[in-house]
Amino acid sequence: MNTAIQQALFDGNTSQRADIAGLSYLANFITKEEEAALIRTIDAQPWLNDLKRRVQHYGWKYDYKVRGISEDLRLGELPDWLAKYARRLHIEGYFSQRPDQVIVNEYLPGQGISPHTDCLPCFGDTIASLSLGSACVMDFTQDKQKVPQSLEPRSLVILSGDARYYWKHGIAARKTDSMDGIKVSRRRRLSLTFRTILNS
Ligand SMILES: O=C(O)CCC(=O)C(=O)O
Repeated sequence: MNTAIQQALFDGNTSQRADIAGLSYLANFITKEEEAALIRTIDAQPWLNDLKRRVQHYGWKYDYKVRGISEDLRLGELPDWLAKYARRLHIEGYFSQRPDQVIVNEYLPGQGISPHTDCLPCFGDTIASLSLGSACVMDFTQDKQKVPQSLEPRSLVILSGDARYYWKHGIAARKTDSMDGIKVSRRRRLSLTFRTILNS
């Protein structure tokens, strides 16, 4: 099966869902047109190269070395193209406060993110990640348990409660994923992770 067909199969159709308290998954949270516009806008912004993958930070810069945020890392209001989604997440009740920080991650095939829990003293009780461009599998781990959750392009995954605080989430650095038993090649994936800064 070619990559386009494989990816199309998972554009909103996968049943590989992690059954974890506090984890929600919304397929097709945005339209294909919104996805294309977001990718164009992101690609017109400067990238930071301090990690293995490229990132962009908005609202507040997260310091990966100290694993924290401080007042001097305030960058300003979210730009309009992100504020629109931050407002939507709040208005639709996914966040009790409007998110004020976003990190854009770029994953080329073969790149991932190590299992982690988002900084507890920095960020509020809800974290949401919008996927653009490619499907991938996010693994949720706790002790010896590993539970896969497929993330399709245009989907939103929301972590709160146990999923936010008691499970780690990560994406293995590999070029293909197994989804519902089918091998799916990764393409370039962008994710936009929305958070609220505590004590801001
Ligand atoms: O790429 C994603 O969907 C998740 C990103 C993430 O976990 C993070 O930035 O901490």
